[in-house]
Amino acid sequence: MTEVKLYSIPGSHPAAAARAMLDHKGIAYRRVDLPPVVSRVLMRAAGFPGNRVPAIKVDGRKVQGSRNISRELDVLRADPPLFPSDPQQRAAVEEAERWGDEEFQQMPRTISWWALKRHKSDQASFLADAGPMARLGMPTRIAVATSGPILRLAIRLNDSTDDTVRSTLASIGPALDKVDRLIAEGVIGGDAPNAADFQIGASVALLRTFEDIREAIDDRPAAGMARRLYPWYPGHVHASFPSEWLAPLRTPAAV
Ligand SMILES: N[C@@H](CCC(=O)N[C@@H](CS)C(=O)NCC(=O)O)C(=O)O
Repeated sequence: MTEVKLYSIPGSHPAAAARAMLDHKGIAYRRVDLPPVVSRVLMRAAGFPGNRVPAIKVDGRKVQGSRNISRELDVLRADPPLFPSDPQQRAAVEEAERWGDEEFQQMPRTISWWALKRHKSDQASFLADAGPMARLGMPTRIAVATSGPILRLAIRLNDSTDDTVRSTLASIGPALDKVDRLIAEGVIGGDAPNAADFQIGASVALLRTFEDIREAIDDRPAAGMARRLYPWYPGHVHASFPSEWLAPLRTPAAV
């Protein structure tokens, strides 16, 4: 039997996408949760070419990156497929998945570290079902209390400054308009979720863990898709952002 090991970080949205795609296919796997930032060193130590999650080992063979993983899973088990067989539909799903990975995915990542710095104890909510390694072997309470250096590094690595977070929040409204449009066009949001559904849905699911963002976006079709695909998504961050920074999220474009 094929042995699959998934490398993840608690709360990581692309890792959640990999997890949801494995579950969707019914492929059994073992999940290894790593602490953020430290994960960069641990991923290299595990022999991966890059230092990010998600990554999987399939019988020891290494596949890294959510888009490589979706393709690998279709090879591993063809049904249910993550990409349509019709070439035109497949191209649309691949383009939506690319946008989800290369453009949309960084938005929730950038704002998350800014908010978690202000609500340090909310980090515990992402650790709800995490393995012991994600807390560096410490009880959750201690891991959160000593997380200052990791938070500071994550903020630096993701450029989570006031200016960037404010402009990122301003881009999230148009990005969600695009997700709503992709749903209206039938590229994503159908009965049979594809790789772009999982990729994009995971970023929306992470956005929904922010109390004030959830309140601003939950009427959108995009949020409905995330609720359907990720009912188990962990995490809850108390209201964090100045209300004028959230204004651009509140007015969905007509699709
Ligand atoms: N775009 C990549 C994700 C790469 C990525 O930035 N992953 C984050 C977790 S969401 C990570 O490994 N962070 C660790 C760090 O930055 O130290 C993919 O979809 O596979």
